[in-house]
Amino acid sequence: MAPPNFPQTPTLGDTHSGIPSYLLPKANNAKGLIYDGKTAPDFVPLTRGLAVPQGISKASFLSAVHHLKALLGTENVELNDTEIKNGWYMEHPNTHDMMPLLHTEEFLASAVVYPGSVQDVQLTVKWANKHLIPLHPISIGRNLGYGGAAPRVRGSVTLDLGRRMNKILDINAEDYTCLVEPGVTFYALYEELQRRGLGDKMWIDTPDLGGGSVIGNTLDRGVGYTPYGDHWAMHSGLEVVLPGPEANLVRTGMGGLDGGNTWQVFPYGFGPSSDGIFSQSNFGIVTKMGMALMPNPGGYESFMYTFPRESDLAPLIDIIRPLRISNILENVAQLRHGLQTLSVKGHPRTKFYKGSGPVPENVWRKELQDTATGECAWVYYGMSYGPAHIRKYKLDVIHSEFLRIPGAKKIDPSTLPADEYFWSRDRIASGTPDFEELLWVNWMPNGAHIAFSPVSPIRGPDATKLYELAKKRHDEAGIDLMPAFCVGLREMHLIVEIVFDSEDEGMRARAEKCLRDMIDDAAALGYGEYRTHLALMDQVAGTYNWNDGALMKMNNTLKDALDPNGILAPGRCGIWPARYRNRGWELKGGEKSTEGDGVAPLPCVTKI
Ligand code: EUG
Repeated sequence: MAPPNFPQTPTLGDTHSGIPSYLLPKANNAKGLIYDGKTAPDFVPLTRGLAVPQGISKASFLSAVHHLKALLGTENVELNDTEIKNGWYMEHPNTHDMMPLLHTEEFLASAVVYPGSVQDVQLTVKWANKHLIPLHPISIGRNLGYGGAAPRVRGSVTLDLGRRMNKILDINAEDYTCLVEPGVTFYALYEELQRRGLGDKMWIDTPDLGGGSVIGNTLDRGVGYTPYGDHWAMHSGLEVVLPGPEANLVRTGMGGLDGGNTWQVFPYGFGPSSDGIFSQSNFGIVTKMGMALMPNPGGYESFMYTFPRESDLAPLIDIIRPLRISNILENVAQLRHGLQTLSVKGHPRTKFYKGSGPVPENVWRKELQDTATGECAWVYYGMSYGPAHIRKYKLDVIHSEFLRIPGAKKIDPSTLPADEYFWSRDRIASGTPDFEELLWVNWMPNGAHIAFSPVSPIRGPDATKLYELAKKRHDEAGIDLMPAFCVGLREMHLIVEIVFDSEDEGMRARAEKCLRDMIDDAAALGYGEYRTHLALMDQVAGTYNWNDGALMKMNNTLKDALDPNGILAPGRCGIWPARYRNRGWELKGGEKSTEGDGVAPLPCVTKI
């Protein structure tokens, strides 16, 4: 093999956001495949110059940045005024979305700040209030498919919490909890448990890719694949810097007590549970979070079933529901479409099909024949936990239930080679972070992706309706449909990742139209998304409009009370501060600019 034509991926020893050494070969392999198809340059000069935020002159902005350097140290503030660095998953940019749906310079930071402490965060918030400069906090800034590190408001200053605030503050081996800072990734937490010799005693729960921040992913209500897969449900205790001019610091739940040892074990404390307003919002900057760790269940066993027809979806989902609710199916499993099983092998789609439009069914079916799953429409990846005799009971029930679908097959794991994707799911469902999932970005050159992520009950008719609307809109857009159902306890997340060529403006526009149509179609049927891309947040927030938009009215009231000057992540999750509200900043599709008609010149909290 020729030596790679790119520098080696940084490890956790080099940087807080690096790869664990055990995944270095995989990361370099993935990087090689991505660079093989890459035509986009690594660096692109800015065409619009420094993105000065609205409402402040360039000279005043530069003078404010000078002031911030004096407060935090020159080396901890960087101006973003020359070029865009594209990077890739492991060496990702912190100034924009490396998988842009719109032009990269729309959602672009003007500068990046690296606070080293809670006090630095407070100083930066006070500074932003004084100069009326929008701040966009990130933990690590990966958030792939949902906007990456990008701010919604062009010219915002990125508050990169992760680079210098990345300590694991506590791992409690009696209570099975931890307390982390924003820059701690799933990779880093896993590695630290191993380093302390606790890896056999306790597990983390990791998403498909482990490079995300534990705090960032949890605040965005991300999902993993052990029985602890609902990350938000597993957190206990936040420390938050509030965005008002005083930059007050609060601790939620039992953290409200001065001292004590209950912060990480009881999330509620006394009085209103305030944690929820800091999740998927722009109401505060989270600087610490507690999280539950899972005891090693004393054994585990992955299993994989295939189902032959697309129409098996509805009866299968109805079989899954009672098994999942009663915990016979114990983890957040994935039910993936055959085409995604093919794409995760990491080859470009042109290897299988050179035509335009979606890859025809007969083509992907034929390609699957020679793979581990064989020809099929759906693959279920699950795991059973506990000692063998306990697993046997559950696995027997699952087997007889799944085989009620004609043609259903259990694939014997002992027949699968070590590099088969099944083993990646096996590692993830047993708390070992992996890297394999990234491979399907190679489906397209300069592969980027963006997710459509509606939630529904675990019911056949719901699965069918969502699948069919996605299929119709993908066919219209000429885009391959690769759905995966992630099944929680009483609901499921349908995740449809559109893979697009980030250099192809036409395809970006088709992807955006497809997503906007699916969001509207789903809302018309009563379904909403659990999370969305920055460019789509106004639209998705607009679908949660019961009783004349009462929920957003309450969000606006909270926003104005906590952030009277509107400095924190304006527009995030569709929540706009008073300075920006009703000035055309909302994006519903087809706008010429993402910047609206400016901001109110002075702090102006309007009555709702
Ligand atoms: C995935 C899962 C998600 C998500 C984005 C991607 C997995 C892709 C359950 O949440 O939001 C295979």
